[in-house]
Amino acid sequence: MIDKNSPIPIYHQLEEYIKAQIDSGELQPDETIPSERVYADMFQISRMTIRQALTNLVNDGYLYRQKGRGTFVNKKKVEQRLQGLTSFTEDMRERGFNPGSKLISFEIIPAGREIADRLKLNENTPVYEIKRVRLADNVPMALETTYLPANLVKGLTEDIINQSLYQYIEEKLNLVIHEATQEIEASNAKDHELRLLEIEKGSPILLILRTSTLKDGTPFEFVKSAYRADRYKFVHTMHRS
Ligand code: 16G
Repeated sequence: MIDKNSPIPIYHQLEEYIKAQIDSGELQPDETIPSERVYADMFQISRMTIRQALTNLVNDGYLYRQKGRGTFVNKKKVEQRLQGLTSFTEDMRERGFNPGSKLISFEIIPAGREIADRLKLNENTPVYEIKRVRLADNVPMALETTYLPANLVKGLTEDIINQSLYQYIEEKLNLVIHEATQEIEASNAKDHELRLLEIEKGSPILLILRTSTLKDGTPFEFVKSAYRADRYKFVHTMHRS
């Protein structure tokens, strides 16, 4: 339940507790959640901690508030399955949205240590750095920073990256995109992310790091993306061999 000696913040533990109750059906969609007082008595924790947890769950889409009526359990989020290796353009089209991009910056830079490691290059090798806000029906969904080895993914222009990078790589460069490794973690949006994603201070985001390789194992992209957590929930299917 709540462990006050744990390094995990108490508000986060309470969030997990409430989420588990929603998952198990103990709390049903549109049901009012117990009052702050109930949680305070049950766990001997401060109201401020409870408020923090509830605000996070509201921001995260698990709960919603109605003025004068209280806080309720939300219906489930839209799920995006992570089955195939797809591009943003393909993902959005499949969901019936019109994909788009707003270019923030586009330049060639020398690879620093992290980028060089991820792309298996020597430090200072020239890489493209592309920052794009990805849009669905003109609404910002994610902020993406993409690094590509400049001597592999050749000839990029603003026109190309305003459309689909994967389409250019496959259809114009005739490279075979093979697989990707992704790391997903929760975070709070930084100031510039808030502004570009048009979300409020304190809003949660999903940070995704993707390294993708070609058929012969050569890494061709390293991407850092900040996805709006109020819109996204990523779902993996795992097979036991
Ligand atoms: C997705 C990929 C990104 C890739 C981009 C290509 C994630 C987390 N990232 O956004 O790695 O570069 O698609 O999209 O899914 P594009 O072909 O539309 O430019």
